[in-house]
Amino acid sequence: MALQFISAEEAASYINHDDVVGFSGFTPAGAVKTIPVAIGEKAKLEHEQGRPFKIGVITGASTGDSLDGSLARAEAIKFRTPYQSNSDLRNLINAGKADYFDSHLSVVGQNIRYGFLGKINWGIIEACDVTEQGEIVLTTGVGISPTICKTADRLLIELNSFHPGALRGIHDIYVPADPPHRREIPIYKPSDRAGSEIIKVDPSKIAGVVLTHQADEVGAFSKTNDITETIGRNVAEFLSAELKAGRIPSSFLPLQSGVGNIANAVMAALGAHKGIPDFEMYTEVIQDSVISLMEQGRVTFASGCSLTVSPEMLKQVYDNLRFFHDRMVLRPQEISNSPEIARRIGIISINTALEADLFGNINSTSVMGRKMMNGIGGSGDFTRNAYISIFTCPSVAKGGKISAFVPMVSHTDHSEHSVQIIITEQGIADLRSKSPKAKMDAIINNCVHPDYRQALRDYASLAGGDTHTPCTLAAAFGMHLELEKSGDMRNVNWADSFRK
Ligand code: 0RQ
Repeated sequence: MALQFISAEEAASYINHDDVVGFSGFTPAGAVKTIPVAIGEKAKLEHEQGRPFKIGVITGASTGDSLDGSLARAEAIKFRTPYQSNSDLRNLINAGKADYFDSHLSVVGQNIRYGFLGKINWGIIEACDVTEQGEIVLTTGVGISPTICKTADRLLIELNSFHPGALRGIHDIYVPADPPHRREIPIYKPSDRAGSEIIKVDPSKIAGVVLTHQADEVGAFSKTNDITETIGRNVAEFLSAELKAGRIPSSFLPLQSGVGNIANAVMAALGAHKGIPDFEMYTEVIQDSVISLMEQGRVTFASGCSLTVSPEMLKQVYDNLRFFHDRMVLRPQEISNSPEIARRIGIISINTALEADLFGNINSTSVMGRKMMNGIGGSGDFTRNAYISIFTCPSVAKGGKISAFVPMVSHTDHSEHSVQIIITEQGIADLRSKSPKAKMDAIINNCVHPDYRQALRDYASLAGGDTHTPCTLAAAFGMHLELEKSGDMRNVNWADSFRK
């Protein structure tokens, strides 16, 4: 069946108010770029003429500005799930103008297939190749595209010539059968393959193909600084000591590392540390630092869901694609983040916290318990199932006015039962096999910024006594309330909250 080549505007004309659209992309990698801009323009015109136009937006994770930014600025989003990180979209969500529900990334695909997200009217997918037989080769992000292609009524393809057709073979497309027919996912080490190089669809489902030539909208990382470098070194020291103590096998274990500047600094520090052997990654986002470590031979294989690298780094990869074909695989997020596989292969997970409490509960998503930052992403998929789960963060934020450590987190993403190690630039708190009181001591002595140690020690002793978990409800949010009152948690004074 001949493919219909159409313009982005024509593609957008097919999308109607109230449609639910599944988009390709996991981070800006592999996200569609021209059709969503055209949908945003259509929405603005509809609004100008007094007609409603909002769509449900389901993606793999965050996307590029052309997708989340364009649709947010046009106020064209009815609901959005899962992870997002675009500032215009974040503002829309926090202003209550777009419904947002957060979700572990590993379950998005299966939730769609189970019918939990309703009917998917359209799938809009970026490809580096598509054939008349309905064979689709994805680009730099796999995300939920295989499930979208399977479940959406119709498909629109953005054929992006920026990405070479020679990417074919880097993907491993495997969609598990759904219960009661599911079997184990046959992946026993990061380099195993279980599926196909392509997505195959009924070609009659493809309503049109839009040609484009655009790079992924991946932003540059800020340079590492003293704080992130120290956190990175602390992580490397910790893992090297675990290896020496025999608590990590001598061949080492696959690493999962989150996104962002801290994650980049951690990877660089692990690569530089003599006590860490060459290692593999079983992660979701393959960032610039991983590519450099692969070139140096420090990372011997990387399994991920997306290749989220700067345009310069992507060029480096494409110039040397044969080398990376042998050392990298991109999988659906259901597989890259699979709890079953994480537990089986024994990953070491490293993710970032916004705030932590004195018992190790972690908030990664919600500022002051009410403003959405990005979402939980894959951090829960990995943390809960890791061989060793690590959280990193600077000990303070906003020039010291906010302590990352508070008596009780204002929102919980990862509970103390899943969090084993917390690392800041101050040091390392090992929470394994510790009671709540012992966890409190480990965190205050090793991770908390010196400006806040006394205040948190005072809280601990006032709230302690004959109890299992030192906590006084009237004071548990005292530092948050102080931030609202004076703009600086350092001014906290427990006297009022503890007055009998
Ligand atoms: O804001 O730059 O305006 O000052 O939060 O903080 O320290 O730069 O760290 O960029 O790594 O982001 C948790 C959001 C951290 C991220 C989070 C402010 C701080 C700064 C960012 P400014 P940093 P990062 C796999 C893993 C969840 C998903 C995940 C994230 C900004 O890592 O989204 O782990 N994680 N995925 O100043 C108010 C506090 C604060 C605070 C920091 N307590 N209160 N603001 N900030 N602490 C990847 C995927 O799933 C795709």
